[in-house]
Amino acid sequence: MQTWQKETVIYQIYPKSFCDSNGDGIGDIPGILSKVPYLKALGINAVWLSPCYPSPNDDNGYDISDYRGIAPEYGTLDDFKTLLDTLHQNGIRLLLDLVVNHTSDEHAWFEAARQSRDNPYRDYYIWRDPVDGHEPNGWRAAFGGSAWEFDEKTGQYYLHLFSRKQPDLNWDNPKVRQEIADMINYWLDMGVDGFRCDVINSISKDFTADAPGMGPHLHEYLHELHVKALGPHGALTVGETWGMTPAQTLLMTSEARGELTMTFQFEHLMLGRVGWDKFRRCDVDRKAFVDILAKWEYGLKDDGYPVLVMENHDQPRALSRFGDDRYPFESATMLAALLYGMRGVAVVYEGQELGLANPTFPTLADYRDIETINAYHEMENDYDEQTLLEMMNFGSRDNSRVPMPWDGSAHAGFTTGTPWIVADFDPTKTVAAEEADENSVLWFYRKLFRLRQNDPVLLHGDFELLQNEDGTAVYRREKDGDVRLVVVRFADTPAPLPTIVPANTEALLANYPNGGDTLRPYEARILKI
Ligand code: TEU
Ligand code: CA
Repeated sequence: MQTWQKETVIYQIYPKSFCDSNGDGIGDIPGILSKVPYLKALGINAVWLSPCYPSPNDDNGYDISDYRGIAPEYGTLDDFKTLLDTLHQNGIRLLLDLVVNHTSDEHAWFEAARQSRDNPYRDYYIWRDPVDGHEPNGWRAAFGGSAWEFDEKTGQYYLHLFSRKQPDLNWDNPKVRQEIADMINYWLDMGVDGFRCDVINSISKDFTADAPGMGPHLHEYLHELHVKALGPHGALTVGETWGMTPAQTLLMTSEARGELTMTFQFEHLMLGRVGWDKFRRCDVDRKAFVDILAKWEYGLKDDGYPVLVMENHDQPRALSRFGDDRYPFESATMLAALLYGMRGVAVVYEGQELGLANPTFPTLADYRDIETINAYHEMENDYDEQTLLEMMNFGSRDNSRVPMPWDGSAHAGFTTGTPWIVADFDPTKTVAAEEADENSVLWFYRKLFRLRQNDPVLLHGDFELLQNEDGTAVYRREKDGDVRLVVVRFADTPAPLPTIVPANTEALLANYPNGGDTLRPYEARILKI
């Protein structure tokens, strides 16, 4: 792994919701371009752009109809190239979203494939005959219903792990793999620096399994992409992989294997909800939150590399899940210090740096997300409307997809028109308000990223968890004898500073003024010994 890759702080932009330049209510590339100075001031050095390719938007761009274009609502390919150049001039790399488990059903390949059983593109997708007049197996789609959709015209089912408008590509077909490698080279040749790889551990299927999982050819196919496209360009790749262990992660990211650079781990994001059910809330086990992060630090100590993440466009806001409404500043900054004080690539999602909480969606009609709307209807008969709305407000992906709040004007300065998704916002938590207040969450993030980027110990030092009990966690970073301690109070009560923290420390960053022997609610200190 190259050094720059280890020192990356990635800012995720959801283009539809970031900044609208022309008043049509949809964020766009010229809008992003106008915010490059904001990104630079934040201290990030890479942007990951969620899909900005042409798409019918059944799943907000994760259903791609043309892998080599830019969605007209986002701008032109020239706008994209201008953004790429401008980011590069500002020392910011650009990662695209690589969504290659599936395409849109409106992609030319699928439109051809569904014409006839002997169409040359038929084998680009996964088709099966009915079994006793039914679906070929019991696999369920992530957005509800069967993962198989019957195609009347040709009398077969096609597989879709997500919506029926997202048919899965057949990676067992070498032509598909070549098309994807060529497409990756097209973007890398243009100057793109790498990719976030959507549900990448699903590309190979195991048809003998009860549920779709990792298939037998995953590693072979990733290695092939590495050899044909990613490796020669030195691209940075971050795989989106749910439910993996550190050992499985190493099989995809070990330097020697030549597959991906690293993968997200989301194990801590399973806390505070009931298992895989994202709409059912339960208490957050705060000790486990820290233990899980530490487990991954240790698991990827010698090979692979940790990715530090707590929000994205599929997750409710971290403050609402793991923080405390009564201490919004303290708990948001504590979570940031706890996570980004660790060893790994930092990933931050738009608005996280403002300490945003989930907005309120008063009715079902306020939601746009296919997963939320489908889940609501699937549970409609089991709960009353109030309960359903509370569940959606808690777990919906739309919680993080509302417009980025730039200032206190109408629609938070996101658009001069009517936004595609409307949400209430807190006028004290906008970019303008927080820029004006040095004690804001935004300024804490700025200082934290700057500190990290200039401190070899925080960037590259070894990690050791020293204490994690009774709501206080302490971990140590060490490089060539230089030591930093990160001390956090993950509780709404004060507690004595642990005795393992020496007296002669210097606070490099803290979320309360004046240290002292008592940790206050959600206090965080990054200390130099
Ligand atoms: O998400 C895949 C994924 O596993 C989930 O996090 C997803 O949000 C869903 O809730 C599963 O129940 C990726 C993208 O991040 C997501 O936005 C897409 O909808 C999905 O793939 C399909 O491309
Ligand atoms: Ca627009």
